Amino acid sequence: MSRKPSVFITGASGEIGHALIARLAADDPERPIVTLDLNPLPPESAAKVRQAITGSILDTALLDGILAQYEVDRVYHLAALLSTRSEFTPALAHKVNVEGALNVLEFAQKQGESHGRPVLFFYPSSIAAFGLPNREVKARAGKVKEDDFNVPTTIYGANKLYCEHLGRYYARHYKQLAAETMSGKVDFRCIRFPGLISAETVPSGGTSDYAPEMIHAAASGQRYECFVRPDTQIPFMAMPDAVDAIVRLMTAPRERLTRTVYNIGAFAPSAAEIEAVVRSAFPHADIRTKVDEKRQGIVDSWPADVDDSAARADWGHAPSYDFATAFGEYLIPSIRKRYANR
Ligand code: AKB
Repeated sequence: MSRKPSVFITGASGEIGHALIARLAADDPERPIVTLDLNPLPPESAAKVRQAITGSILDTALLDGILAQYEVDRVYHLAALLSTRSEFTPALAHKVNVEGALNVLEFAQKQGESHGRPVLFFYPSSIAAFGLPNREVKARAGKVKEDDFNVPTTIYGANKLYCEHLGRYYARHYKQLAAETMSGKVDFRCIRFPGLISAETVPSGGTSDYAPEMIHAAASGQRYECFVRPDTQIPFMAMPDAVDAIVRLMTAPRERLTRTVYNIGAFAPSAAEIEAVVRSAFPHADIRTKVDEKRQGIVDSWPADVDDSAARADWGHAPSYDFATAFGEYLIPSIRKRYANR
């Protein structure tokens, strides 16, 4: 229990959660962090939070219990089924990704009504919210702006795009016919992430995960069959830059923000360029290309790169890792060390 202004993180045991907890705990050690995930929080993260709850965002009674125990004014809603897993279970993906998000938005709304302050709500959307019709259009489109090609081809992308609108509704139009104004309690802020690559965790079912999967396979001496063509290109980002972007957006003055949903980018290598860097670090890597046409079709619908000028102008997005330093200084040394003693 704490009536101090607290932080609530869902999906905290995931790739973003691991890095975000470390950053938030370092930035503001006095602000209690409460986490919720289906999986137990790893010990190194659990040591940094007030309470790590194992449970589901679909359990509204559990969310009401947290509402009674904590005064939350920062929500980071990270829980989701990623794109590949979602394609095998679209109904479950909808339940988790949409109904779950609705539950957490309702939680934030109730928190705001209870303590009277806006609840800053971070929502991670994705480049999967885009849907480019074919490779020619993708090549011509280059860096895609937020409001272009919003026709996703995956249930995950459709879920993410809808939740962007859901968040805007809660922030600006919630119960607009009620006698008194109910909107404005949730300060919804959203980033459409590119493919994220972490040196600290293993990939968890994303269609963009061919990049981290290739590194982990090479470092652990496993064969890797890359499921996309060598010319395949999408934007990527190192996890520390993703967390830095979250913190910059969530600490930006509200009046600086001209959008609810922001693109961010860092580097956009082809699969062949990724393979070349991995081979130079692991000369004995056994990497082959075995295109999975269906998963290739998903990646081909995602943009080659994104225009993140709005994020740079509004809240100072400035990734510190480019392709060379992300792989050479962050990913490969850490992942090599992970398998060195095995
Ligand atoms: C996925 O590949 O599903 C995610 C994403 C691009 O949002 N990493």
